Amino acid sequence: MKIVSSETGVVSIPREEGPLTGGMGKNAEFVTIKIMTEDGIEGIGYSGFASSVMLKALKESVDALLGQIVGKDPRCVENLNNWLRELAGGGAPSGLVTRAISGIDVALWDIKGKSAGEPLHRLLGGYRDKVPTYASGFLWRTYDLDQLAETSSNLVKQGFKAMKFRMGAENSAAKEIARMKVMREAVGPDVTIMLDINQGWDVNTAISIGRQLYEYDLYWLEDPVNHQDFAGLARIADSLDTPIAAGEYHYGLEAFRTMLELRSIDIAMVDLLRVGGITQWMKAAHTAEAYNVPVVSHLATEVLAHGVAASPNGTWVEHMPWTFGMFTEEPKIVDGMIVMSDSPGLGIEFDEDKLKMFQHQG
Ligand code: SMN
Ligand code: MG
Repeated sequence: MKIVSSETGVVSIPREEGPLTGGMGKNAEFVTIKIMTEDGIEGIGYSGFASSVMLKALKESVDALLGQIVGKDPRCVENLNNWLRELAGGGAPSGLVTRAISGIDVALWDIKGKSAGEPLHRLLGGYRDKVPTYASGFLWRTYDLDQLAETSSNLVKQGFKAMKFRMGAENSAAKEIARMKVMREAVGPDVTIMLDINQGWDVNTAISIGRQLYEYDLYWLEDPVNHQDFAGLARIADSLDTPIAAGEYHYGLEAFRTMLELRSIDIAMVDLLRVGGITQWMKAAHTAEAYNVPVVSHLATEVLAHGVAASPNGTWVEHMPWTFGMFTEEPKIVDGMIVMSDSPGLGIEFDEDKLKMFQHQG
């Protein structure tokens, strides 16, 4: 089987706010990827979740790399993923190169699944066909206490049994803790609550506030400090009973080995586009398994649900609706679980009308 052509586009989809992370802009922007084979199989993927100011460069990176794989066998994903990285300059996985290769990797896996007639979650491991999901597209740092209470109870009404909110921007510990109190009171004792700091604290603040959150039964504390502070994270993980989740900021596999060896994390959170696509996501998941550590997804809900479903140590899928506007269907949720489809490959299709409607101007 050979790749004969490819096609990319750029979409800009309105979304809720986001974390306070640089130039992410007001819309969710993605480079859409289609790879066509001589047998008529088409694989789809996307890159993005990058800064708006880098969007044009991201598309050019994806196009340049796609141009190199014409004539290759799309099923040799491991070979193509490695080779593209060498071609793009080699060295450690980082930045736009990795984001571009990861998006291509997803489309190649889609082809591989379609040509095998198997849904990806089964091709990658087939551990389960339903995965617990938590609502993550709301409850931002900019929400005041009333908005936190109202939105979280609405999410429960919609059927979510778990959700993530944010702290890390208040000017006192008391104000931070008030957010947690409001959340727990709004959703009741049975809803699972995750908390993301997006690197907003220092080690001592994390330990001190973390201890004061015990009474609210927090499920995990995510990225309390800078992602490079492996030893600081280990100190927090050692000091708190609440599990520490981290990993989304790291490019490539290596950081997971280091964090797991140092016991910096209790839960490995792996980002699709930073780790290096589905190929590398699965390796991070298996590395975590060897350390008896659960793995959870970061963003890319419709893609990473496959990885979590495939992995014995996969526990939660982040439900982040930013990408849903590109596809004909949203992930199906029943009783707080994403129900995996039996369709071959990713089991999703671009909605061509929506791609036109959301086409990026400029
Ligand atoms: C996050 C990161 C990037 C975009 C949206 C949200 C956040 C999360 O850190 O874990 O959901
Ligand atoms: Mg996060």
